[in-house]
Amino acid sequence: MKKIAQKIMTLLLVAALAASSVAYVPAQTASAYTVPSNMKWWARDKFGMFIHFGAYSYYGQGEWAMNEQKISKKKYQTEIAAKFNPTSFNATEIVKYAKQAGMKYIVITAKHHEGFSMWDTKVASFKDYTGTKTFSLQSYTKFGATGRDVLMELKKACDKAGLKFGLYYSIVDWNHSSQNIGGTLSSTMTSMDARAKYITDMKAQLKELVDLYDPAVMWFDGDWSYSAKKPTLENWWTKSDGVDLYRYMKSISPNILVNERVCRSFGLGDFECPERSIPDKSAVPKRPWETCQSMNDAWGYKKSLEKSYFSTGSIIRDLAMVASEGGNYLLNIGPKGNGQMTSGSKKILKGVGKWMKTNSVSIYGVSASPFKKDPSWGTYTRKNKTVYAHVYKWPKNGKLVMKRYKNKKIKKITILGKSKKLKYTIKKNKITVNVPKKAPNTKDTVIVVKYK
Ligand code: FHN
Repeated sequence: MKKIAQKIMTLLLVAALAASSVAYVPAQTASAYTVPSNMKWWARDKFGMFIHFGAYSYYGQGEWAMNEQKISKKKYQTEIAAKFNPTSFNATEIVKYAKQAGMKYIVITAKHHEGFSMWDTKVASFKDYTGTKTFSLQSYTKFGATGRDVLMELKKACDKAGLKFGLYYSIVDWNHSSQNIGGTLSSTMTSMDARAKYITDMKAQLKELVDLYDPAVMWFDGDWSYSAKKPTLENWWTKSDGVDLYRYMKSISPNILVNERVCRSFGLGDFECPERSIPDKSAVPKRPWETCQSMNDAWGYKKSLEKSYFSTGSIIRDLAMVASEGGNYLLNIGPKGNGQMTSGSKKILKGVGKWMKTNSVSIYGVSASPFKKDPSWGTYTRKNKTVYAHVYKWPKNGKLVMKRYKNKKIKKITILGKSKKLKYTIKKNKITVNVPKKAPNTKDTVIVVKYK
């Protein structure tokens, strides 16, 4: 994946540069942005779960295996997808872990680049390589005999637990008859007529997904076969296709939130989605945005990475850093082929949940840090007249120096979760707080400064 992904990223950069003089002109407002009314829940909730789950989960070598290993459509379909049998998929358990971790919405892959539909699609062209069997969980695997619908199970579990339900959909489709896998952009169109028909059928699938599951979010991806001019077989996706796709989604579900990857880098969609990165404070998007990140270097389940998860502390600090810049955080799990959550992901979700139990008020519904630069020890979030100092590096001398918010008078300073008032001194726009010798939470201790 690395080579193709690098080429894709380069081309996206070129597209972004080409687009920089085009559509999206950053709002001429301050760094904060106004949140559209239909995004209020999203901007408030801040923290969601991403789930990469598909036939690739059975193979256990990541969601790009078909492309990386140049597996033919026939081999991938008959030897991998056909054997995918997620009988242990437990939506209630996944939602329980998500909710306990403090997550407020879930986005699961309905169809990833492999083109395997995770629902009982009736759109005729999404067939297997023989053109006879529908390439879906229901029709192409023995799991279909269970009569189960994993997307509906997750949707219902989310509804019951009060979490929003969203879907991921890949525009690129390595198994669809319109495309041949390969090329620098991972798939090439077989003809311009096939391209047109594929777009029509993609819209029909999206209509199915909206009608069946009423997702609050449609998270597009695989929009990188970009052409700045007319589409070609290699560069078969254009900005106007992206505009059209966004408008189509809004026409079939007016309140659905759609990410920018209908055709990225043009300011399209309702929110930007930096991947595995947190924008520098000097370059924060001037519209709603969400960083997506996984718990290790894999999105879809990779057996080889089951011992190499990121630390819970680094994930908590990323969550706080994203919130300090006014963004959302979409943290991924990659369930195993049988549908089970990995023990590594459960451990991290429990650890994040333990921190959120005390500190979630410093994340949900906060505004970005009121200060342009982060201190050396961490970052800030703010809610009205309360500033939360997220301290990653605890001062050795028991003195935490922080900035004063708008030279306001201070009501009290405490450690979040504790009532004891901390002593402090003020000198101009600096506050020096006397803190305990040891950090109450080595991952991120939150100091609360309540202003009058
Ligand atoms: O190619 C995909 C990848 O498999 C994964 O889905 C990530 C998650 O956002 N998006 C693309 C890589 O940028």
